[in-house]
Amino acid sequence: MGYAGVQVSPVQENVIIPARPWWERYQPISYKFISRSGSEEEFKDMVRRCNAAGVRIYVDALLNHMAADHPFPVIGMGNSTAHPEKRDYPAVPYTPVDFHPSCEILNYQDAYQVRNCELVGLHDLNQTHEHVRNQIVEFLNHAIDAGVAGFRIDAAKHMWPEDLKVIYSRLHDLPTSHGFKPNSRPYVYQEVIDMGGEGVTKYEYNSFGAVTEFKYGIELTRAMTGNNPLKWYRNIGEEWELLPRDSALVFIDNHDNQRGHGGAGSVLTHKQPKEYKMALAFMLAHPYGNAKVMSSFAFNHTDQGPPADANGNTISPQFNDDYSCNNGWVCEHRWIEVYNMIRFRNTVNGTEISEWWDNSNNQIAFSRGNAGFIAINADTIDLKQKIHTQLATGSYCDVISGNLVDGRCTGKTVQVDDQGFAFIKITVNDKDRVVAIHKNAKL
Ligand code: LAG
Ligand code: CA
Repeated sequence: MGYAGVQVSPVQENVIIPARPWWERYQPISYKFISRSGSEEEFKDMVRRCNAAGVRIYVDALLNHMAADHPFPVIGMGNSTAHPEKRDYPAVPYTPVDFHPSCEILNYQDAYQVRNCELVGLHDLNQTHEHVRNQIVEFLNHAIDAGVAGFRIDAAKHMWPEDLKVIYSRLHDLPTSHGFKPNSRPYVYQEVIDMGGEGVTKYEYNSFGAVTEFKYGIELTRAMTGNNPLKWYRNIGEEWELLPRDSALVFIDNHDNQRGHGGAGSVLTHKQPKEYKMALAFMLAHPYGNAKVMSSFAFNHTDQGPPADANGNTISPQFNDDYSCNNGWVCEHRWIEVYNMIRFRNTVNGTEISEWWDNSNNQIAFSRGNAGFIAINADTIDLKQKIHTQLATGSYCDVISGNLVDGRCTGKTVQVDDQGFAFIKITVNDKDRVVAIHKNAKL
């Protein structure tokens, strides 16, 4: 469908927590690649197959901390053991000198606390120590050599920018044996939750890597829930105190805030599909940032782990005829409204917004050069309007409601007349409140 890559769950050996919450994977006890998703060999095999299919893999890397204290015995997915209360992780190995002295992060105004104290009791590594840097660099390079294209840096805000810079500078180039161009560098996007008003800011990190822009999903959620008119969103970006577009990694929700974790506010998720798909459509149609789509398993409570077999190993989704998932998985990325907006984004890549139209409230439309056009009705009234586009005259398949199959559209069609006008109708009762057309889905 044109997805460029996939961020996978942490690969590091994590401590097994009896109730098997999803978040056990954020408590590493070694840098071995083994988890409830599989073994190192299985991981490497997946990466190789994905690279061959043109889909890059990004690993969620835990560099800030090791596992918190747990009742004895503390055992990992690869049978490694540890004594977290003694700061002893022999499978790395780490000993007490590798950690910051214990303290709790109480005051987020204090950058020193945020970076040198413990996040929710997770023992805090001192990345200024050469031994720690070496272990981390070795782990990351191990992943790069396996064909991984980059990393989400978990809890980057809790590490010193100077230390991260040194660590990144020691990373290998991406391997040409996996199809990467010579001298390609890993894409690193750092998790920094900066909603304003704290001692650490996102601007301390974006000169040497990309940074997660948490305000983006919050702003889009406000628009699609009637809390800020969509007409304002043409220039969402730097003028909104968001990161410069080249360093911004944008998303509506992530694995934390879709279930009330992480403290980054409340956002739309797959549980409100109509509004959520509108927010995703806007994100994918708008040129700001590097966009990431969340793909989930279904859950009823915030700690619930992924669909698993009797041994606690994660089980695969199964697939329906329309590409969607079952077996406990949501697979938002397989919804037609989402995958077709990925195709839209790829089709309009390199163009800017033109022909912006709005009704002075919650109905908007814009073109992306002569490559694509989108209309969104987030209003309380129907949209029935002749709107000017930059598209060539002809009949287009609305990719939100259908696909072009054997030259025919399985959904709605939209006519662009010889003046470039299209009549757009999106009623408040429509299943999807979005219409999107592009030059690669022209009849
Ligand atoms: C992150 N970013 O900075 C991750 O995105 C987030 O998912 C991680 O927290 C966190 N930082 C540490 O990597 C997750 C859960 C926490 C969970 C933590 C460790 O959101 O709820 O904490 O992973 O597994 C859990 C308990 C805490 C407890 C802690 C230590 O919820 O109550 O203090 O474990 O045992
Ligand atoms: Ca830290």
